[in-house]
This record gives sequence, structure tokens and C-alpha cells, in this order.
Amino acid sequence: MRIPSLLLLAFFGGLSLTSLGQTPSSIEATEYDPGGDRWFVSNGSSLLVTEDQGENWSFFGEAEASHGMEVMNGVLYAIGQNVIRAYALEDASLLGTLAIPSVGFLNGLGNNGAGLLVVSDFSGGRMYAVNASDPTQMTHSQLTGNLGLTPNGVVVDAANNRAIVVCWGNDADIIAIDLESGEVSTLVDGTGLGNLDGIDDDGNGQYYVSSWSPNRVTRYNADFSESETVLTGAAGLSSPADISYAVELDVLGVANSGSDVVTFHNFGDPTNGVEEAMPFSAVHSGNDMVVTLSQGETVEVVAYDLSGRECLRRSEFLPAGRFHWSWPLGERGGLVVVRCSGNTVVLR
Ligand SMILES: [Ca+2]
Ligand SMILES: [Ca+2]
Repeated sequence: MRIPSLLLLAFFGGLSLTSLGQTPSSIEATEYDPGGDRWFVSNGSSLLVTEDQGENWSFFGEAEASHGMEVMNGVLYAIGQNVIRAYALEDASLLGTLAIPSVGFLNGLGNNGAGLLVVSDFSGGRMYAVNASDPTQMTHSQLTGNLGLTPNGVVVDAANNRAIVVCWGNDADIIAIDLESGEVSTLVDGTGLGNLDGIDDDGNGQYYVSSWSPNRVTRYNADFSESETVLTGAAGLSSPADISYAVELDVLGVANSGSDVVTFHNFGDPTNGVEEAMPFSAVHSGNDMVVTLSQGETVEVVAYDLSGRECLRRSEFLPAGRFHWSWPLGERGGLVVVRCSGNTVVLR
């Protein structure tokens, strides 16, 4: 029986990974795992995980990360002192490693959701593509020559087949690299910000960028023509390094390298998570999803697979009553988000 054995594995895997009371140190990057609704943080020579947004941290097996991390297709990819390692999300086992020759300082990591990683060499000034379609046999290719810049955080804009990279230094730039041609273009020629570190997208066409000078997170629109400050030191930022936006929760996680604290910032509907007086309920029951409405409402259902990619979105008006829908993810893992009247329920 496939499902019970997987459940047992997840259960005992979870037990064996739990050791209480770890305190993050030497942190640089955080990454959201939508399938497990948990966050990872790079911890120098180890890798910690939290299921309660930082109240409790435990070791993620023997995994290690010093810099960028990405979750893609059931795998956590992590940079640890210039080596890229692939870990199975289900049990933290090491699936494969990749050491790219002659690099200076691998720092930021992005993914396209379809087997491709993009990594920055901060001191070498170069960008590399990593074919991770088989995490046990990762291969690399050089995407650019020396940019004459200090590339740091990376996010892949899969729809436009490009990597977007934020750079270190004064009045730092934001650039884009075409993933087919390697052609480099400048999206923001001087942000007015110093020492950009992390970048991620919100799944809705906006980009969040962290900077150290000043301590800030800035939100850009899709073509980087407009920006606004959304977080400052007052929100707990301290040398904010790599960041991760959980599109399922509308929460931004920030690894603050100055304080060794991961901070979490809600950019969603402020009524999210309020369970009192909810006009509807949604539960996952066997092969079905059961939605119960006390009055006629528009219900939106969005399903995400284990890598966080949206694989279904539907929205329709339903009258009061109880409705059985087939479970949108079938046999696959992931999350289903049900929204109704400003309330959100997350099912898995
Ligand atoms: Ca990243
Ligand atoms: Ca970084």
C-alpha cells in the first residue's frame, strides 16, 4: 500500500528530525517549503527547519547550508561553502552534490520550477546554470562571463525565461539574464540602495528585494519601473540577507544576518487565519474536498504542488450547502488554498 507507507515514512522521518531548542547562528538564507508548510534557514555548517515560524527550530537531518536555498520538485537545494547539495524533502537524505570548478563564492540560488537552478558567484562576478532535472546527477554550464558586478540574490522569472539578479555595492543595480542566450540587461540602473542581498517574487508579478544600506525590503512592480519601501529596521530587519516569499501564505521570510533571527512578515489579507465566525468550512476527506457554505459565496480554490507551483485555480459562486469536489492534487503532495469572503483555509 503506497500511501500508508509514505505516511509512516513522513511520520517517523518527522520524529527523527526533531531535536528541540536549536538557535540559529551564522544565518544567511531562508526558504519556504509549501508541501510541509515549514521554513528552512541556512545555519553555517548545518541547516535548521521550523514548522511554527521560528518558535522552535530543529536540525534538518545532517543537511548543511551557508547560503542560498531553493525548494523544487520535492528537493531542497542548498549552497554550503561553494558546494550545491540536493536533499530529499521527505527525509533530508543527501541525493547529490555539485562542485563547480574555479568559483569564488557561490551565494544566491533561484529555480524555474522545471529542473533548472541559477546560481551567482558573488566574488567571481559570474552566473551559472545548473541542470538539476536529475538531482543525483547535477551538471552545470556558465551562463555569463564576468559581469563587472557583484551578483547576490537570484530569482527566476520563468514566464520570461530570465533570471533576475540583485547586486552588492553602493547604489546597486538589478539586472536580468536571458536563460537561453545569456544576454544581460539592466532593469534598475542604480536603485539608490546599498548592498542588495535577496530577491523573491510574490507569485503575483511583484518582487521583494532586501538591502543592508539601509536595512530595508523594497517592493518592485513587474517591470521594475515602480518601487515602495515595505519593511525597515523597525520591522526587525538587521542586515537582511536572503529572503523567501511563501505565495501560499503571502508571508515573506527574511534571514537577518545581523541578528541571526528569521523574521516573518504578512503581506496578505489581514483577516487570514481568523477562524471565528467563518462563513464556510473546507476539509480534505479521502479523495474529496468538502466545502460547506452557510450562505451563497464565491469560493476560490488554488492548488500548489510540492515545489510551490500553482497547478489549478478556479473560482465560482456557490449557493449555501455542502459540496464535494475531487481533491485537486490527486495523488500528488502539495497544498490547496480555499478562499471565501476574505477567509483562507489551507489544506494538505
Ligand atoms: Ca533564491
Ligand atoms: Ca545572499
